Amino acid sequence: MQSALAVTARENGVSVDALQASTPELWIYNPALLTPYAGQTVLGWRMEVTPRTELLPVRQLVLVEAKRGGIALSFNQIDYAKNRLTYDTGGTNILPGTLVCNESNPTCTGGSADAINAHVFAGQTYDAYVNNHGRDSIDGAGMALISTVNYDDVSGGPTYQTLLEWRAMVYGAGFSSADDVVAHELTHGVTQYESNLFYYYQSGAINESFSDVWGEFVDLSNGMGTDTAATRWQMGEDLTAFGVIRDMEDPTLYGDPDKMTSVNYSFDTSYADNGGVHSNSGINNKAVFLMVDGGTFNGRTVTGLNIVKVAKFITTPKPTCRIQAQIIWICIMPCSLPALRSPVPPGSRPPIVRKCLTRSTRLR
Ligand SMILES: [Ca+2]
Ligand SMILES: [Ca+2]
Ligand SMILES: [Zn+2]
Repeated sequence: MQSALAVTARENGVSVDALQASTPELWIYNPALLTPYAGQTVLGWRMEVTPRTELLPVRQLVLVEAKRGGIALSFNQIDYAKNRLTYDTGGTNILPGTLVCNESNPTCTGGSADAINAHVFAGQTYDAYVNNHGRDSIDGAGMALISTVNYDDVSGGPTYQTLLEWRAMVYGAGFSSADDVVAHELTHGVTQYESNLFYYYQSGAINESFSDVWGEFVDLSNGMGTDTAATRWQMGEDLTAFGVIRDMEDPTLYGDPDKMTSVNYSFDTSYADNGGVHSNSGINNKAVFLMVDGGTFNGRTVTGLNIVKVAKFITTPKPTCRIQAQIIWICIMPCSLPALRSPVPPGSRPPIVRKCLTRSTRLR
């Protein structure tokens, strides 16, 4: 088993400590079965080596010879079609800017700090989706991840945007250096292609939450940026222009609700935030935090599952869920259909959502 871990670590450039191997099974293997080459038939122990806790793009099949302990077979079963193109405007507003790096330069050596970070974090986000959901890029079909950094947004100062109509990410100075922000924005792309959740009221809050969830999953797993215990579950701790903007563990720290019945629940009466999309995302954020780390909330104790397990089932809703805002929850959390039929008075808190959350996550 040690040699299986060692070869996987070496071939994928990761630490042995980050990997685990499945229980070995005996296999009889001849190279002619899978390759154009003839060779000796060997009896070997077949193992699948996967990440222990981090979201690494590794699912290595390894066959260790039973007699001599040599490696008879070793390959990563994760398919790659990663295609990143990263540009730098050099502080101008001329798009797309100068191409700084592509897939032949995976670490964007020679680029500015923002270009390096945009390139690397986009790659990590790509890996997280491939690894956990077999999803090949934003559109599920190998779409190029195009980033432009150091963009000078003349109208509103430096900013970051998902410009999907251009199929590109555009970041103001400093914004691409926050790993959670990069993964957050790219996840908006995934949501747009997968379910196209309306960016409006509760549908929009779920859209926002999925971006926070995947933004933070990538952040917590990449060993880059600020990864201290104190910043765990914070959104934007590496955003030098803004600082922290939300907290998933305790959304109330930034005035956001952590449950449907929170006094912080936003009806956004002034319509300043598309119906509270950046606020009410706190409810699902809190639920995901509890699923991952566990904890006691509202008198209920939740046992944490860790990121690796939760990342396997938390993803943006399927296209069939592109219906009304208040029934989106049924797609991500199990709850009963009859409850969905009751009409929701305009301006009121949809009871269905509360019911779904109560049943599925035991939150009140
Ligand atoms: Ca990080
Ligand atoms: Ca963070
Ligand atoms: Zn967002």
